[in-house]
Formats: sequence, C-alpha cells, structure tokens
Amino acid sequence: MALDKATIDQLAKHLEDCELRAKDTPKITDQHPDMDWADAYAIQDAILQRKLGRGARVVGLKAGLTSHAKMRQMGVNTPVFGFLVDAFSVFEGGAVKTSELIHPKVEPEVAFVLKRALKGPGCHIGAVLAATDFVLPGIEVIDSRYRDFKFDSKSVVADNTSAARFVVGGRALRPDALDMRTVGLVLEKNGVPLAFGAGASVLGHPAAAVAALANHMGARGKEIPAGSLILSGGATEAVAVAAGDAVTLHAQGMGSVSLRFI
Ligand code: 0L1
Ligand code: MG
Repeated sequence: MALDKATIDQLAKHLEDCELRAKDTPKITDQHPDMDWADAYAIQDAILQRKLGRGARVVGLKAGLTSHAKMRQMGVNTPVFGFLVDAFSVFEGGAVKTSELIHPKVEPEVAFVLKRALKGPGCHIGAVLAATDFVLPGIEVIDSRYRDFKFDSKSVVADNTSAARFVVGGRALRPDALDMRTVGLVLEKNGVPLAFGAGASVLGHPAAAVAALANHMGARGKEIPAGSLILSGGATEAVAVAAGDAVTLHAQGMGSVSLRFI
C-alpha cells in the first residue's frame, strides 16, 4: 500500500462527506497519484465502517464497469466492486430526491439473490447459478462524487463505485428459468426507450460478474454471504436523469421495475 492509515481515513471522510452533502470533488488520484488498488479498496472499506458506525446495514454488493458499453463510456477497462447499504434501497415505483445527489445516472441491471454463500478463488458461472436463489431486474442509480464523472478506476473504487441508490422488483425467477445471456433489457425514460441491452453485455453472462466479485472477495479473505443481493453491472451505458424524470426497466420475461426522480 502507498498510503498510510491517516490518509486513508481522511480520504474516506472526504468522499463520504461529498456523498452526504451532494458536493463534487476532483478525483483523489490528482493529489495521490501513487495510490494503489489496496489503498482504493481500503478507502472504500473505511467509508463502509463510517456508515456501519452510524447504524447502517449492508444489504448487498455490486459489480460495476462489467460491460464494454460502460467501460467505453467511462474510458476504463477493469470491473470494480462495491457495497450496498439499506439507505441506498428504494421501493419499487419509489421516489429518489435529486437534491440528495450530484448528477445521477441510471443503469439497467440483472440482480441476484443468493441462497448460499459464495467464495473464491475459482468461483465460476456454474457455482454462481447453483448458489442463486433467484434473479430479478434492477435499476442502479449511480452518482460519482467526482466532478463531471471524470475519474480513473482506483478513484472510482475508493468512491464505492459511485453507488447511490437502487431498486429491484419485477418478477423473480429461478436461475434455470431463463437464459440470462439472451434476456433483453429496455430502459425507458419518461416513456421513451433509450438504452437497449442483453444479459450477455455483462462479461458474456451476468453470473460471470458475480463470480468475479466472489473471486475478488476471496482474494481478500472474504465471501459473499448467503442472502446477499448483488447488482451484476449495467448492461448498457448509463443514462442521465433529473428531477421530474420517470424511469422504467423492462426485462424480457422478468417484468418491469420503476423509479421516479423528484
Ligand atoms: O455501477 C457501475 O457500473 C458504476 C461504476 C462506477 C463508474 C461510474 O460512475 O460510471
Ligand atoms: Mg451499476
């Protein structure tokens, strides 16, 4: 690691303050160009500890930048992983206050709920499908704390991969009830279809993103607990939203799920 504990804690406080006050910041690698991956995940962990200290509950995990469309859009080439806490969760059809966010965007995703824990290394699509209770459609609201969404992958990891809000809903299906690669995803904003994807956009199969998350955690001596909700990553590029927008994701065979922005 290139950063000492005091710097990690200071950067975690800075990024979480930006999140809680809806204020943007230049990317942290501008000041800390030697920051490495271990530092980036240590800053993310320190943000989680701050939230847990205030009574937050972890409700799931996320993989991000798992599709070529997203990687191209953000100019990066590595999947990243983050956490989801209860305060990020929005009910189906619920409202998201844009005053609490900086510059939100939405992503269409396939969400997994596990019936058994998953642990890498060596986790693969088969192990993920065997451990999955059900899958359902989800919309992730991302809100990078970095000015104009300008960042590099390590800064994004430190910023908990831009996680802000999410909703899941629609129709929950057992993992053998569909071919997740060919599931079509249509994201509508204000009734206008804007982004179109298929499950295979996400690392060839959404379960591959969950396997990558399990392997990432295994390398850090952790596992994905049973019962976890996992967002596998946007199947298309992210779509910017503003107050007054209504967003719906239609997922083939899995119904639809919606959010409103106020
Ligand atoms: O969930 C995601 O794919 C977002 C990862 C972070 C990068 C971004 O803010 O677009
Ligand atoms: Mg996402």
